[in-house]
Formats: sequence, structure tokens, C-alpha cells
Amino acid sequence: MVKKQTKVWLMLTIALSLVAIASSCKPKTEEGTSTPTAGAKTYSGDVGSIAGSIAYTGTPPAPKKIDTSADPVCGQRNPNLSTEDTVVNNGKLAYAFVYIKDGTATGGTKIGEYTWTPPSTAVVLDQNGCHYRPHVIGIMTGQKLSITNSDPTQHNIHPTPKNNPEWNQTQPNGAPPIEKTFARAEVLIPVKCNQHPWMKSYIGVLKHPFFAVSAEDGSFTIKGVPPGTYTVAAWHEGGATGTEKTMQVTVAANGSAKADFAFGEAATASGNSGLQMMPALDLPMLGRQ
Ligand SMILES: [Cu+2]
Repeated sequence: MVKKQTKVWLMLTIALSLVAIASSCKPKTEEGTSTPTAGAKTYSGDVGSIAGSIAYTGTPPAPKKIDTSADPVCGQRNPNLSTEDTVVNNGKLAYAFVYIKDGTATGGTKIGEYTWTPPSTAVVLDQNGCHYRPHVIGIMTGQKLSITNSDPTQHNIHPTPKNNPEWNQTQPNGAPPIEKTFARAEVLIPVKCNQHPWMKSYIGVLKHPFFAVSAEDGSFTIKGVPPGTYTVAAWHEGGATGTEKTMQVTVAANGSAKADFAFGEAATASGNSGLQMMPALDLPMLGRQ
């Protein structure tokens, strides 16, 4: 009799434990960008997007032909290699890095207070024709960066971050991909090649997935954004640390917010001005005549 009772209690305990385990497994969210992490504040619910275009006003500097004579292989592979710092097609700027810099989702949570899980797919940076493809990339913290060499010559990739560890690594022709991750957010990390001084690219690292690089036609779209009000920044290279312009947008559930930026000459009309000019424009006591 006693034995039987013990058996029943044991079975009941096991059954209750199984129920407890099953209920602790949280369901996956509907959006691919926001898989919950145990113990972290994650977003699930409706999302919207931010889309726009990057204009370049005035006459853009003409791309300069690169002298590749230091490595004859590069000249053979890419005889018309030219600079990519200002690529403009029909007044639209390519390779601008656009991202959510700050802001608050509806409900009051700052975008940076959520934890976002990086995609399992790697971002590929290819050394191809003795330049980096793509010229500008975005990646999440913890997401894999896969660096490949498609050239019949040796490259030496050398990112020069400020917030992440610096490294440089030789990659001969036929070598396997170099795989790296970045632990800290950084906009943007310059990348150079110790073999070919003209090779340059930029990597934007963020803790959330809300970034994009403008395409050849200047367009960009940032998807999966929780409804809220955000500061969106567009960064373009040039000078010591590039130029960044910001504007406020409000994203509605299932809606698309518009964010058009302009760089180049007299480009202050379409967005807020660059960081260095902001105080002069924002302080009312300075006045304007
Ligand atoms: Cu190289």
C-alpha cells in the first residue's frame, strides 16, 4: 500500500516537471529579426520599415583611376580600377550607411534596451579585382564576417577599429575564408589592405539589425522596425571620420517611414546637418540675419 502511494507521487512529480519544462520554452516571435534570448528584453509584435533615398547635390568629384602598378596582377585583373569614395548615379549616392542611431519604441522602451539576436548567416566581404566588395557593409555584433579572396594574388586585410580589437591578417590566393566577429558597436570601422594601399572599405557594427547601405540608385530600406520614433543617421565617408546627417522619423505599425538624405554641396536642406554644424543651426540664441 505504501509502495503504491510512493509510485503515484513519483509519477505525479514527473508529470508536473514535464509541464513546467514545456511552459518555460517561449514561442518564437513572428519576425525573423527578433528571436528571444533567455533573460533578455526582446521585442515581438507589429513592425514597420524606414525607406528613403540618398541624394548628392552639386557636381560630384569624378572617380580617380587607381595606379595599380605595385601589383601587376591587380592591373591585369582590374585594368580600370577607380576610387569608390563618392559613387554618384543620376544625383544619387551609393554606399551611404543608414542606421537607427537612437529612439524609443511605442511603449517607452529605448531601441538599445532590447536584445536582438544576430542572423546566423555571415556577411561576406570579398577581395575581388583588388578592391573590396561591397565597399561598405553593415553587420551585427556577434554576427560572423567572412572575408574571402577571389584574386590570384595575396591580400592582407587590416581593419582599424577604435572600440574593437585591431588585427591584420594575410590571405594568399586560394586560402580559406577568414572568419571574424565584432563584440562592440562601432560606426564605422575603416578597413585597409597592407598589400595594396588603395584598397579601402568600411564596416558598420550595430547591436541591432536596423541598418542598410544605399544601393547604386541611392535607395535603402530598413525592415522589421518596431513602431516608434527614432533618430535615423546617414553616414558617408570623407575626411577623418566621414560625415553624418540625422533626422527624426516616426514608424507606424505596418507602415513605412520616409527618410531622404542629401550629401554634397549645399546639402543641408533635406535632412538635419552634419554633427559639426548642429549647434550652429540648433541654438536659437545665435539668431540668423
Ligand atoms: Cu589587397
